[in-house]
Order: sequence, then structure tokens, then C-alpha cells
Amino acid sequence: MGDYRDMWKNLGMDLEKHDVLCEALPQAFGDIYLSQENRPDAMNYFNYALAEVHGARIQEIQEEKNNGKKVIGTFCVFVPDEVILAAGAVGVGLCSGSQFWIADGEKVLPRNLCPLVKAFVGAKVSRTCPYFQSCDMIVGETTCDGKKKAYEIMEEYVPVHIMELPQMKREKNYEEWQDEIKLFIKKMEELTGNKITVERLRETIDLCNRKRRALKRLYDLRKNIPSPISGLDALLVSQIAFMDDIERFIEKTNELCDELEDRVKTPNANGMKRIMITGTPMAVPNWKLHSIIEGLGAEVVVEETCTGTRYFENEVSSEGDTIDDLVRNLADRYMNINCACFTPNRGRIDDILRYAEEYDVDGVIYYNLSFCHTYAIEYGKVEKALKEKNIPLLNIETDYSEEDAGQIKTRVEAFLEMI
Ligand code: BJ8
Repeated sequence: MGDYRDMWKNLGMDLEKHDVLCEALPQAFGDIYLSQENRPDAMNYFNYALAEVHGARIQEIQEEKNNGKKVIGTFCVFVPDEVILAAGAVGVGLCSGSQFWIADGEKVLPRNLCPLVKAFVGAKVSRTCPYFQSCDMIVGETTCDGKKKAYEIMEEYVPVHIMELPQMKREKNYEEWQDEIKLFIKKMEELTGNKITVERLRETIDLCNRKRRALKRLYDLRKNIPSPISGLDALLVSQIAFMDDIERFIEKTNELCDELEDRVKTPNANGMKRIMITGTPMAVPNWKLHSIIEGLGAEVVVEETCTGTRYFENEVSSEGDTIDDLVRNLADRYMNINCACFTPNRGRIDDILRYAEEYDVDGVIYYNLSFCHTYAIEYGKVEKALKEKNIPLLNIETDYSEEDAGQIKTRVEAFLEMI
């Protein structure tokens, strides 16, 4: 990474503390990623994107800001990127996957809380995340209690707009979500001074659909036996998707898929066990579970998570002549995301069963971030459904620390031997 200290300083970052973070990441990335064998050449772009995640990408974002663009941070895949882009703003995903931020998060939050929430709050209060420091506004949402209440703390540091996400999927809830999207449009128009027109919104719907299609293409390629890409590499692509320039991301992901399409023409049976991960999201640089599974000689072929299928499944229709029509289309697509914050949430179980078949998995690992109650409670229903289909399941509850890595490894090893 180049020298970006002046830029970080101008962003009001704590440079000393940030240096500590910057020192740890290359080592971890080298150990986990660069040690993999037979990686696709097109992953070089994603290696670069990760190496420059606090550098070149932030510089680009600053240039956009200098040209008058606003930067909007989000935490959940329910927030419609289409609206952010249609208002001429830049969107960045702020979910944080590093243990580094936990201690600072715990200064203002209870300790017995999901690490994802503690990490994003810690990233902001410690002034060590240049994405946070670049944001003109962040968009929260009423999903789990932890996030919902954490946004009240965030308000002390940065303007916050909250979208009230319904937690049921009745007809009236779809209408409520349409109203929330309309309020968000109004907020974005006020913030940017740009009118969101039908034409502009239709264009950004098409753009986001192209991004979803590129990710779907990547995931479809993973259905091959063996998968032409490791789960670790696919995870990195999904993680970069939340920060990268959208047009470039689409292009680079499609280039990767072109290379993978060549690979699958000459499959090399490897006999590896095929694993699905389902559960809570894995924000960068959370590679813990994938590296354990793949280090034991199995392959992760699909993630039913928000850094996986929930992010790109289902496109938004661009049919319609009015903003109301397009907002209805947006609401229809987003309300189809099956997060455990909804009740009931049968759709998620159907998705897991469908993916188990489509990706031909040998077993499923349920990934639950500690203290995430909605996903922890939903485990029972997933377990029952998989049992009925004789699909082996392992439950892993963990946080971002490495303390339990040895114990998880032992459990995954036993699971792989059993299936
Ligand atoms: S749509 S999964 S991104 S809310 S923060 S719920 S892990 S306790 S992230 Fe999420 Fe949107 Fe749902 Fe997806 Fe649990 Fe932690 Fe809450 Fe979390």
C-alpha cells in the first residue's frame, strides 16, 4: 500500500492506532489467502483491492467527494443501493469483521453483544476506519435490537437515517417498506440536492442487477464438481463487493468468471467434501471459518448469508413508468430477503434446502455470531428441516477472536470425518 498518511490525517483518523491495524492485515491475508494453491489469475485484482482497501479505494472516494458527491454508509443488505446511486452518491458497506475494533466497541456497548455491532461501533469511535470517516450520512435499519440501539450511539458521531424494516411479510408490510423507501428517496434528495428521476432510478436498478448477475454467475460456477474457486476466494469477492466501484467490480467479477468457465471445461476430481455455510454475515476481514474448513481439505461451495446469496439473489424489475412503480419493484425484491429478523421466516429454510440440492453439498455448517439471538433461535427449525432430508449439520457459534479457533477446528474435523 502506498503512503496515504496525509489523506488519513485529513479524515481525522487516529494514525497511530490505524498503523497497528494496517500492520496486522497483510500478514493475515498472506497466511490465509496467498498460501492457497492454484488460485485463478483474475483473483489478482481482488488481492489488490484488499491490499488497497484503506488506500487507493479511499482516495477514489475522496476524489468523488471533491467532485461534490456524498458518501453513504450502510450496514444491511435491506438498504437499497439503487436509491443511493440514483441520487448521485457513493454507497459503502460498513459492517466490520475485525477483532481489532472490539475493545473500542466495548467501551461504549455491553460486552455481551454481537461482535459485528461492537466492531462497527468500535471502528467509528476509534477513528480507525477511513470508510466511516468519509461518510456524510449512515443508514441504519430496524433489524436486530443490537444494531437498532447502536445507531443511537452512532448519531453522536455522524448523521444517521434509520429505515424502519417491517419484521413480517404481510401485504401491509410490503406497503410499509415502500413508504420507507420513499422517505429514503426524499432524504437522499435533500442531502445531495439531486432529484431522483424515473430514468435515473431505472438506470441504477439495471446497474445493481448487473452486479447481482455477476455474483450469481460466480456462485453458479461454484456448483461445478469440483468448484473452480475456493470458498475463501469467493468470500473475498463478496466482501469487496460492498466497497468497490460498482462498474469496475462487475467487470472484474465477470473476468474472473470467464477464467473459471475455462477451468470447468477440464474438471479435475478432487474428492473434497462440499460444504454450505448458513447464518450470519462475514464482513471483511472475517475469514475464520472458511480458512478452518478449507485448511482441513474440504471446500465451501455456497454461503447462505448476507455476504453470500442473500446479497444478490433476485433482481429488481425495471418495469413501470413512475417512481411509485419502481419503488414497488424495489420493495418486492428487498422484502424477499430471508433474514432471521423476520417472523415467520420459512423462506430461509426453503432457500437452504434448495441450495443443498443445487450445490450438491455433503454437509451444512450453521455459522452464528455470538449473541445473535435471531439466528441462534432459528437454528432449531433449520436443524429439523435438514434432518428430514438427511443432510448433516454442525452448529458453530463464535466471535471474531482466534481463541476458539483450535476448538472449532477439532469440531469441523470430526464433522468432515463423519459425513
Ligand atoms: S439482512 S443478517 S445484514 S440484519 S448485527 S442480525 S449478526 S446480532 S447482520 Fe444482518 Fe441485515 Fe439480517 Fe443480513 Fe445478528 Fe449481529 Fe444483529 Fe446481524
